[in-house]
Amino acid sequence: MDGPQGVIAALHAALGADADSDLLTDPELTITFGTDWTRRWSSRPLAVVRPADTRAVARVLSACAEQAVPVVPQGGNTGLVGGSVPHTDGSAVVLSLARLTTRGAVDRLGRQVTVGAGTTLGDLQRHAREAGLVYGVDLAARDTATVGGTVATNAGGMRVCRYGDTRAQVTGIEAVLADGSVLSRLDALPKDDAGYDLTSLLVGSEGTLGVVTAVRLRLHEPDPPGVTTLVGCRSVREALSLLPRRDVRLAELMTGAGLELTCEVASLPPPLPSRWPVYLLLETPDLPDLPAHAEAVVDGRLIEYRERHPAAIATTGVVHKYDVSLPTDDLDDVLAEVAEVVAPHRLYVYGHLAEGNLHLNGVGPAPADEQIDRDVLSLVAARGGSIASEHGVGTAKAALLHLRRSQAEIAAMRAVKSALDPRHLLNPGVILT
Ligand code: FAD
Ligand code: 2HG
Ligand code: ZN
Repeated sequence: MDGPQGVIAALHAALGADADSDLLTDPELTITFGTDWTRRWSSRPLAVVRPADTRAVARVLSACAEQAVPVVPQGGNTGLVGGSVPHTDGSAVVLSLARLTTRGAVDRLGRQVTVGAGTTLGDLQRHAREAGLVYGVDLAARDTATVGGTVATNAGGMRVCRYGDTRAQVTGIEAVLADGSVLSRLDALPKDDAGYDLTSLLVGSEGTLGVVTAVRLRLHEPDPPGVTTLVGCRSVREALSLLPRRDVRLAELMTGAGLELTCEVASLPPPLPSRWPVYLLLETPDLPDLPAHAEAVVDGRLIEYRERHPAAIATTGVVHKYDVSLPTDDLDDVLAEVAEVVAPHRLYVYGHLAEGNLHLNGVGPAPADEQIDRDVLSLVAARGGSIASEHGVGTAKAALLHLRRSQAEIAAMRAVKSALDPRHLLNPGVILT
C-alpha cells in the first residue's frame, strides 16, 4: 500500500493495540494539532500520533523512516515561529510528545530530576517546589509548554538573568533519532568528556535532529523573598540606566502602548498614577536604588502585567513576531527605525531587558506578508542584533538565517543535519530551508 493509506497502515502496525487511542486521522481532531498558537501557520496533518513511552516513539519514527514520511515533533504547540506544525497540507505526521509525562524522584542532594518530555513546565516547577527546590526556567505559557519543547527551542523566559537559559539547566537527555535509534544520556556525571556533547547539540535543535523523550535537569535552592518594583521611565535608555548591576532576578521591559492594551484586555487597573512611554519591571533582593523623581510601585503581583502581554496582543489579530536581541547602547534608535519599517501597522515592544532580548510585535500586516519580516530582521541584523533570540528559527526565519549565520556555519549545520537525518524527515523546513 502506497501514499497516505500506506503511512497510516504502517503507524497502525507500529502502535499495535494502542493505535485506537494513540493514532488520530479524523481531520476534525487533527486540525488543532496543525494550527499553531499565533494562528499564522496552519496545515492539515496527514495523521497525529500520541505515543506514551520512548519505545513507542522509536517504533513510530522507524515506521515513518520506512515510509519516507516527514515528522513534526510537537509538545504544547505554544512555539511562536511556525516550527510545531506541518507547513503543507497532508504532508507530515505530527508526533505529539505530550503524553510522556513521567516525573522521577527529585535528587535533593544533587539538585537534579529526570522528567518525560511531555511534562509541562508548570508541573515540573510544582514537582521541584514539593522537594523544596526551584526549576530555573519560567514563562507565561508554563501550563501548556512542555519540557521537551523548551529544550528543543532552548527557551529563555523571565529568569534568564538569574538562572540562565534552558541549555544551562540540562544535564542529560534521552532522544530518538530519525531512524528510530535511541540515544540515552540520562546518567549525567559531574564530569564526562567521552566524545561529542550530543546533549548540547540537541538542545535548541527544534526537532530537526532528534525527538527528545526525557530530560535530566538541574534544580536550584529557592531565593529568599525579594521585592518586585515597577518603574515609569522616559526611554529605554533610562530603563537601562536603572538596571541594578548585580543580584537582579528579573528585569522586564514594557512600553506604554502594550501596557495600556494589556490593562484593557485583562481588566487590570493602571499600575502607576501617570502614563509612561516605557516601564521597567524589576525583581531584586531588596528595594532597588531609584532616583528621587522616579514614579514606582512595589507589589509581587505586578508580573501579571508583563505576562499577559502576548495573549492581550493576540486579541488584536494575527501578529508578526520578531524575537530579537540588540546591543543595548542604541535600543531607542533601533526601535524607532523598526516602528518606521512596520508603519502604518502598530508595533508593540516588550522583553527581557537584561539580555537586550526584545519582542517586537507587528500588528496589521497580512499573515502571509513576508517582506515586512525581511525588512525588520535585515535592519536588526545590520545593527548587529540576533534575529532569533529565544524562540528559535522555525519555518518563520529559515530563509533569513544567513542574516545572522555565515555560509560556513550554515554549511556545517547542513552537514550535521544530513548525518543524523539523511533523508531530512525530521521537521523539514525548520532552521534550514
Ligand atoms: P512546541 O510549540 O510544541 O514546539 C516548539 C518546537 O520544538 C517545534 O520546532 C517542535 O518541533 C519542537 N519540539 C517540541 N517538542 C519536542 C520534543 N519533545 N523533541 C524534539 N522537538 C520538539 N519562549 C521563550 O523562550 N521565553 C518566553 O518567555 C516565552 N513565553 C511565551 C509566552 C506565551 C504566552 C507563549 C504562547 C509562548 C512563549 N514562548 C516563550 C514560546 C516558547 O517557544 C514555548 O512556550 C516553548 O518553549 C515551546 O514549548 P512547547 O512544548 O509548546 O513546544
Ligand atoms: C515573552 O517573553 C515570550 O513573553 C513571548 O517570549 C514573546 O509574545 C511574544 O512575542
Ligand atoms: Zn520572551
